[in-house]
Amino acid sequence: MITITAFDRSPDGGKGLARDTRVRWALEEVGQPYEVRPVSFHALKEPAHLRLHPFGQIPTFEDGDLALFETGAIILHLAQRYPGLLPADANARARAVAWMFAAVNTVEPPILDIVTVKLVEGDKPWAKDRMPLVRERVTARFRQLAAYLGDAEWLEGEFTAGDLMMVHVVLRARPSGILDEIPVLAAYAARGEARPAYQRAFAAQLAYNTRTEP
Ligand code: GTB
Repeated sequence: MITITAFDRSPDGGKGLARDTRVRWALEEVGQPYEVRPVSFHALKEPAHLRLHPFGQIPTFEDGDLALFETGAIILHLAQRYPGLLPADANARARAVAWMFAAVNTVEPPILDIVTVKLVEGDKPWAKDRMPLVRERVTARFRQLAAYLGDAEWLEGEFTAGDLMMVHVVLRARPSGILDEIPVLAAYAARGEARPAYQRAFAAQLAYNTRTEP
């Protein structure tokens, strides 16, 4: 049985923004059952978890002898092992993987800066000046992505692991209001959220994060 780790209770209260949701989504897309092991904030930095995740984070993935960290690596592993998340054509597969990297390496970092400025640096005297600059960088990336997507349903024709990763990344910007300022991307994210596999993953993380006995 596949086991992933998640916060014992996500600080977002079940909005699906923590990164275990994208792994749950991938597992639902490829039809693999899984178990979730909760990890407290304290336990994240304890030796037992650090052996699984050198940076003391969630999610991790265990399946038999294999232990993985980093959502990109976990989802790529699932996409290569099970059908459903990568096209058959070799070039199309390579393009889908490029979009996975683009999501975590090019689009996600400025979105994370918004969270950092707001939650970690909010009390610094320069935070008020920095926020508009950071928001501008997210908006610029989103406009580029929307221009590429145009009227297309998905980034490379059919839905791939690249879309899965990209949709979950752009959803993280929804609380900032920036996602809804770019209707093409808001509609793209909504298409991802409408997929039955996403719905199952979202419902599972919501039930988990709102359970009465953590
Ligand atoms: N690059 C890694 C990956 O993709 O797997 C990043 C993993 C990561 O940042 N994990 C976060 C974590 O464990 C949880 S998802 N943080 C604890 C730590 O670093 O000590 C980030 C996250 C947290 C909370 C919300 N939220 O409440 O809305 C959303 C996303």
